[in-house]
Amino acid sequence: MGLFRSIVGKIKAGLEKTREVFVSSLKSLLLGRRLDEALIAEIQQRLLLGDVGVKTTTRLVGQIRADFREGKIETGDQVLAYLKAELKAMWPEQDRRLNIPAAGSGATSGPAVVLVTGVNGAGKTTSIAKLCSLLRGEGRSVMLAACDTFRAGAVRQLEIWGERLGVQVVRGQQGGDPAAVAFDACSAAKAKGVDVLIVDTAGRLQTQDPLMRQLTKIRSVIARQIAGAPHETLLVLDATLGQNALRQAEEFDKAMRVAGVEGQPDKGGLTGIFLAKLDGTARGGIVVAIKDVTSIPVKFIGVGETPADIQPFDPEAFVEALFEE
Ligand SMILES: Nc1nc2c(ncn2[C@@H]2O[C@H](COP(=O)(O)OP(=O)(O)OP(=O)(O)O)[C@@H](O)[C@H]2O)c(=O)[nH]1
Ligand SMILES: [Mg+2]
Repeated sequence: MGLFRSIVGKIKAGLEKTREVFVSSLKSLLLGRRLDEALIAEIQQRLLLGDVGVKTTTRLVGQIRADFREGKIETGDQVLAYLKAELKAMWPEQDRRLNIPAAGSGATSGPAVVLVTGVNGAGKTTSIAKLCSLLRGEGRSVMLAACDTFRAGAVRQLEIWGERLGVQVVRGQQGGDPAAVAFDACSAAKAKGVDVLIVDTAGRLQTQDPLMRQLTKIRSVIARQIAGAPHETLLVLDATLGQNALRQAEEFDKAMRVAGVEGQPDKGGLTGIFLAKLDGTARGGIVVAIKDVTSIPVKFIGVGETPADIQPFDPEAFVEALFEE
């Protein structure tokens, strides 16, 4: 329980803006009030403004209205308790950990590979530093691959993180083929026997076909080098984009699937979402909306700019952190 409280505490700090704007306004709307139809309409508005998404909002409000008409709920306080319980129940028991062998398990299948994708400036490189720090804290050895050969300064940015975190960064030529860097990185990771190789990629829009194909080429190279790799393909989403982030999740997943893995067109979609910059937005409800429209699990949330500002996504802790005083 101590650990749970400390996790809730950290998420709370990261969700400050969402708590201040979205949850506080819901609370002040509801606490001490008797429920009526006008109040229910207000609740609907607030949920939509909080980026909870149309589907979930419609379901929640529909249930509140039905319960109100049947006399099952009468007060705003009951609505709050209902919302909290319903939100917590939205995520099924699911393994949200990275699909990589447990630290010290002595797995000999080679390094686990985490391929990190997303649009420009989403927070990919910073999130990689966070993941690296988290995995090292669990006793795993990590190597980074600088496959963003496109943006000037991108390799250096990753190298600086590598130096700070004390991990090797495999790099290639600026402007060179990122798939070649991925190839070299896989070789180096195997030779060194590291546990996890994290691959940074250049930002790209899901609509830029050649760049999406480049991504699938990187993935194919990795798959040929290491059996079962990439073990994870993460999409980093910028939470401050609200509903636009949703569209990216859907379209990135689709683009990756369509491009597919050789002979397996449906394989190769995203395995998880790293939701970055939650600290910078009042739109924390986006986590609910993501659940609404995609089956891709949010595995991590980013709540600041330092390597320590990462939390595995835990629905229970997340909802507690949102609503707790
Ligand atoms: N507040 C906050 N800022 C973040 C978070 N994650 C990333 N950032 C900031 O977002 C900016 C962009 O981060 P990068 O990691 O460079 O993003 P990127 O996706 O690698 O960008 P490109 O390589 O240019 O596509 C930086 O200023 C980061 O410090 C977060 O969780 N919270
Ligand atoms: Mg980057």
